[in-house]
Amino acid sequence: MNEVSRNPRRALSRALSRIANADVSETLAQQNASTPATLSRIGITGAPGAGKSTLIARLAHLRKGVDRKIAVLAIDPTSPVSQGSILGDRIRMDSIADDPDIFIRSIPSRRAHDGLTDNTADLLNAMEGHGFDEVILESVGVGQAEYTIRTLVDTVVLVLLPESGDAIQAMKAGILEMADIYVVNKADLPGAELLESHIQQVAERQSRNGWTPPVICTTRSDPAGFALLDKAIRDHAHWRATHTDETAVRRARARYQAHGLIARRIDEILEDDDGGLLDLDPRGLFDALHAKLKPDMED
Ligand SMILES: Nc1nc2c(ncn2[C@@H]2O[C@H](COP(=O)(O)OP(=O)(O)OP(=O)(O)O)[C@@H](O)[C@H]2O)c(=O)[nH]1
Ligand SMILES: [Mg+2]
Repeated sequence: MNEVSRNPRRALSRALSRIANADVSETLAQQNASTPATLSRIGITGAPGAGKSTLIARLAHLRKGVDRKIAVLAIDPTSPVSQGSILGDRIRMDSIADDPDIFIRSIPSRRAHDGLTDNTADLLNAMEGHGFDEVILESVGVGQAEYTIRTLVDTVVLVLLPESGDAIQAMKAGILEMADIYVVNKADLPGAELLESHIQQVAERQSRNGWTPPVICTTRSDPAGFALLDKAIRDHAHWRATHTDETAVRRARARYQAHGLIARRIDEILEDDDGGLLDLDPRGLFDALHAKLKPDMED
């Protein structure tokens, strides 16, 4: 018996580690083009400590069902040295950690500067073909991460906190426009109503093609808010089914992945170089990079 049939979860977990740590040539070698993309992808993003993991635990529990299996992939910005976050997420998602219908995996974000990993697209692709119906991606929203999330998932849920200045920061960065659904989380804290009405105005301005991003208040102790969020995600999936050009989505994802691979390959070439390449003029540097772009691959 091979590892996959003996313990499919452990095999998938190992595959995810391999992908997370792969260099460009390994990433290319691991591509599995034959698995069609069928999983729906929900991205939950927001500032550190916004309550994303707590919320995902509740949400995954609601969204699983008879013959409906959920995967959770948490991209964790904690230092790769301490790895403490992996344990942290296990604790916060404790209520679902041993649920046979829910698979959870935390991946440290390591090198990437945007709170994601270099291989987020590949990690998501790797979730295909394992019997899941949906993958929930948790990521800390910093800098470019929202744009990546927007490209890679079907529904973006932005988690905001009352009294944190979150909304103002998010607006400055243009992040608010990325969301399909807003959550005012920890609504038990003061300032939640004010934030809700503020975000409501933003959401109404964003209404397009019949979708106005809903604003939902959640508190970990109140199941009603999570039920509303669950419904909003379903509503968005219905809306998306008739308002999304799937070819354009697929191409945008392919473009994102190609950009990432080439940028990383350039970094690999320059890291291996003794500095000589960077002394060339731009044309010389471009030609040299072009000549070295294809990594050595084992067939
Ligand atoms: N008051 C209050 N606190 C909450 C609520 N939900 C979560 N918390 C607390 O907020 C803290 C952060 O929660 P997490 O779920 O770990 O937040 P996160 O966004 O996943 O955090 P990172 O992954 O570290 O970015 C924990 O101490 C939770 O117990 C809530 O509804 N109300
Ligand atoms: Mg978390």
